[in-house]
Amino acid sequence: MKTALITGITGQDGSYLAEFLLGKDYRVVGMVRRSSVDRFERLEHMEGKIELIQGDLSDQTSLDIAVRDVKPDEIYNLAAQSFVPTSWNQPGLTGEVTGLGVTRVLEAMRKNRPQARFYQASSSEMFGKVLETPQRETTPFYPRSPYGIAKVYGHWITVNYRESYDLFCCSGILFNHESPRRGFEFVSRKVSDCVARIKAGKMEHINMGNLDARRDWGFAGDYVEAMWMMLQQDEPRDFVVSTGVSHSVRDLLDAAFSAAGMKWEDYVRIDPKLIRPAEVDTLIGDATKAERELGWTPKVSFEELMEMMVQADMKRHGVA
Ligand code: NDP
Ligand code: GDR
Repeated sequence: MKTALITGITGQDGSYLAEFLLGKDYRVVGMVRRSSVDRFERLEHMEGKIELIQGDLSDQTSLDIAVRDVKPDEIYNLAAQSFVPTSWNQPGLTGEVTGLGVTRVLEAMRKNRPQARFYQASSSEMFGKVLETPQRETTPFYPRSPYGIAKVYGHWITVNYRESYDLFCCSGILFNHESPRRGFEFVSRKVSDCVARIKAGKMEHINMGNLDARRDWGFAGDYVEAMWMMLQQDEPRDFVVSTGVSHSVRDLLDAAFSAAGMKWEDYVRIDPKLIRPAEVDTLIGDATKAERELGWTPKVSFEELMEMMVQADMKRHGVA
């Protein structure tokens, strides 16, 4: 039985990855931050099946202890301050956790478990003000937020530990991926939840930022499979994971409101406070390498994804 250690297990991807690895008969251990309240909603259905250990990406000792005690075969570093707007208000913390935190996990592995395989959650936000379209593994980075910059650091330190110490380290450059478990501040979930609230008569309008931004949106359940596939290869390499289809935020509003039989134009207001200091205007990924070398392809389309998210939130609000 293989053992996987997942940092960020309480997040969207952590919960899907834990489920996926349990299905492959792994012993799954998740690292969680100490908190005065439990925040394990996304893990409740796996209670008794996964183990939890305390640790924080800003604390080296906690990571050393976790890796030493758990003895993982695979380490998935998903923990991060992951919300882009917060990274302008908390740039220092974002650098500490999303950037330097990666070095700390790599150091814990190098010192305590060098034979383990390591996955780093890199991001399409590293491409930022894009220098090539579509974006692939060789596209240069031009990040546009403290978050994107921290991710570039995390990406290169992962490459560097592979090259310096011959460790099995991979970076997955994942484009936006969503699900009914997505955090409420991200645009897809904000919209699906607000559509359901409007349908339930609990709110009247939704305030939005830049509707022209374009993203390559996929389903989180599909994307965690690619993470695992990367660690099953003979050689460690980096991969772009995306659908190859791009939509605007306006398209997303259209898909979500239509799924509930409504027109978005009747409910949406623009709030200038939600416009970012520097925007990533348009992203579209080329996952040819992942398809060719991992055999990975996405299964859920953008339309199916938004339908799934709206249905789940309508059920939650009692209007499905
Ligand atoms: P979430 O924001 O849902 O989850 C982030 C996780 O990180 C949570 O478990 C959170 O714990 C944990 N965390 C935050 N700070 C710390 C810390 N200091 N120490 C330990 N744990 C911490 O993110 P996602 O699941 O969506 O994303 C997973 C990873 O993939 C992130 O690194 C993200 O940046 C990256 N990524 C995500 C993409 C996406 O579209 N979802 C695309 C590309 C990359 P807590 O519950 O305690 O807050
Ligand atoms: P992103 O995701 O910044 O791409 O990062 P988010 O869903 O927050 O924004 C996508 C785009 O929508 C525009 N937008 C709004 N965004 C939010 N959150 N709220 C709004 O009201 C709104 N209106 C318009 C944004 O300006 C943006 O262009 C996500 C995160 O998961 C990162 O951690 C990850 O690395 C990247 O995806 C890939």
